[in-house]
Amino acid sequence: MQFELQSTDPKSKARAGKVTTDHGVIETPIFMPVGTVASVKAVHQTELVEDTKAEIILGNTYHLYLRPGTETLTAAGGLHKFMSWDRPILTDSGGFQVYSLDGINKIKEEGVKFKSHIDGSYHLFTPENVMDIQRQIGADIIMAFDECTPYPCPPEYAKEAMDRTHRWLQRCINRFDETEPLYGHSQTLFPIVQGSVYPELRKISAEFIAETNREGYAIGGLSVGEPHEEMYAMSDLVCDILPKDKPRYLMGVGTPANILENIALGVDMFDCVMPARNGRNGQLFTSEGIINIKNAKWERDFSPIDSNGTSYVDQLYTKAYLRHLFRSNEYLGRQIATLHNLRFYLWLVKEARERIINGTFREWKELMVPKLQNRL
Ligand code: PRF
Repeated sequence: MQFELQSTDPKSKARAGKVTTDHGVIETPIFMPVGTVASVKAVHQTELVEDTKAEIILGNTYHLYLRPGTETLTAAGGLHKFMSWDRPILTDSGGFQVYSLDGINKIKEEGVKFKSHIDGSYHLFTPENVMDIQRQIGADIIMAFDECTPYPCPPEYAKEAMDRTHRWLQRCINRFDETEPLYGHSQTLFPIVQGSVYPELRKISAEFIAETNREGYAIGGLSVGEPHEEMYAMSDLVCDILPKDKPRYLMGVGTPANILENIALGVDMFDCVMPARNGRNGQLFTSEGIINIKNAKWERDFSPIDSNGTSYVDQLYTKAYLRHLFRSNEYLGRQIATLHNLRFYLWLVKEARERIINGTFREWKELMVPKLQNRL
């Protein structure tokens, strides 16, 4: 993997860059749609490429390991082949899912014992087997096995979890460096900064992670319930420490406004279930604000779903029709809303990128952030 920093915004810390993988190029800042179980819910590959314009998607080690399992994935020739997606993929390590899905889990130095949400069976994730599993899945970018602390989190525990994450990182690196990719394309390992909302811990963690000299870095442990101002303060502090010539990925963030604010602080990559999940519940993000399509006010509104929108569904269908589909619990409603929201997120980061390059990002961001939070 290679990263080229193409442009930096003179009035903020925003950056435009280019990540090159064996499965193609990603222009940053980028948003990665989440395809937890080898499917971006309700969107098939052609739509993902041609309509949402996704450049990279995310998969989850935890889910893929439990089902279909690594034997099926290796027999298929890896996740790209299995799901017929030939663009880049990033897999998360399970270092979040084992805590957030409420299977009983036991954290030890060795690793984390967790209970499957599918059949209740017990499994152990260690830094070593999580590297092996991600080799078998075959994503272009794989994540270190970390411990994401909840919010709030006492400082003593945040330190303990951060130190453990650092020890686990060393084990991840050792295993990663002594193994080879299985499918003929290269893989790269991103370490993850932790440290909860404590500036001293975040500083230690960012410095530790920067020292490992990998090809890119992630910021974890944020957007777990802390006030947005705390998230921004941590992400600012960490971005100032991480090297300028490597991409920074903020895990699991966030709302459209969160994304623009973090781009302004120097984040390059994002993922979040929000556009797809909220879309399936009838919440649409637009450049003028947020729409709940189930509201009675749209009953006879025959205007396009999003008249400024860049997805074909935005112009093709009306608000009244989409509301009807949701009220009738039609699959098509969830599909249209998901396509709209994913396209909106991908438009947002592409627009940010163009404005970073032409020097108008900060003014645009300041205009957009309040609008993005309007309830229409
Ligand atoms: N660690 C990992 N994955 C994650 C997170 C984390 O801290 C987060 C936190 N927002 C989302 N996904 N491994």
